[in-house]
Amino acid sequence: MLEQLEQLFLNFKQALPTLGSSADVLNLKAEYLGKKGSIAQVLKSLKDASPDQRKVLGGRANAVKDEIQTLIVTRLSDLEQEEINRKLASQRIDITLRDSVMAASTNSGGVHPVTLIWHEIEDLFLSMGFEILDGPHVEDEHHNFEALNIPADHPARDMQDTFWFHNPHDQSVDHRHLLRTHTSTVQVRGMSERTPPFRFIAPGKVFRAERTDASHEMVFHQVEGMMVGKDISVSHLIYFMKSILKEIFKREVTIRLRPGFFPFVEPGFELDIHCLICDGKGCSVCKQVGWVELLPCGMVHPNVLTAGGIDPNQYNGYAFGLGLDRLVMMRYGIDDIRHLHSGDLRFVSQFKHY
Ligand code: FA5
Repeated sequence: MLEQLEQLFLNFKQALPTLGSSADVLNLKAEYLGKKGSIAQVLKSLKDASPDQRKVLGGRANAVKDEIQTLIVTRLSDLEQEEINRKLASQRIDITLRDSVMAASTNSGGVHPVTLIWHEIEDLFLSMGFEILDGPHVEDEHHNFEALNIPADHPARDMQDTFWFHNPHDQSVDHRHLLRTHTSTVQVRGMSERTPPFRFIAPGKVFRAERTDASHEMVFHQVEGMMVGKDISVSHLIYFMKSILKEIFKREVTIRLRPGFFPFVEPGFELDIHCLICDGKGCSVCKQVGWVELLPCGMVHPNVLTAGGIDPNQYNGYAFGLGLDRLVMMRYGIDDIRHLHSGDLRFVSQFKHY
């Protein structure tokens, strides 16, 4: 009987290392230590043994039971450790690979070209001592028109097709609130909060109910600029406009200045850029004329200075309204403004990544 017990123990010790999972180990445990297990059978047969044999056999059987219990606990803990090691090996993260493998598998996106040039322009004007202002998209009639010398019946209101808000009570057009049609709204807001001399720009979105084509969008961007002080002249204006374009394009670009009518400036100018898409030969962006309207500007009208709380007898100034999307088109050779808002990632990802 003792031999049978030792053989059982030997069988157990040989079987245990061959088992690869905790479940198998627990099954083996039940086979040996369970109520109807092999060791229990041995202990049951003790009743037929003599008292001396029972003493020796009983002692040895209990010792084997304890040893099996210990071996099982050790094996289960080894299996658990092996599992952890396996996971660590297969899910290993090498943090030193961040700039190569990890970066290659991560889509970091691109910066929209309008944002790129917007930031460049802000840096440029900041370096020339300008402040950067913001203004609301939902505007009132006063800031969009009246304060800019465009009264209700003025034909200039038709120059910019306006998105008006409806009266929520009867859905009639509420001729007081609108989506701003130009960034010139910030002129009066900026003037009334400052005393001359000052200079600022106000970049942002503007909205017009227009038919779209290669150079017209309904939502586009302008950069308003204003400089007010004493004895400011048209030559200051032209100098600043030329310097800006030279900085943006990193070279001289061909421009032309012609008279332009805007009720809020006098005299007013249209500054056109030689079309860089077709090199002046004529295309859908420049409407076959070889020039693109880019940067209207002029000397601030005395009525506008007055609306901004500034005495036109003491101070004067200039203002401009740069068409940012068209500038971006010229800089990158984009032949249709509608690409800019297409939401097509293939388009945006061609530009700089952060
Ligand atoms: C204005 O909006 C004036 N507020 C600009 C101004 C400011 C003049 C200060 C004088 C002094 P205009 O409507 O021309 O002007 O628009 C200015 C520029 O915005 C245009 O030269 C053009 O570059 C751009 N632009 C106008 N309409 C669109 C459009 N639908 N889509 C894209 N760009 C446009």
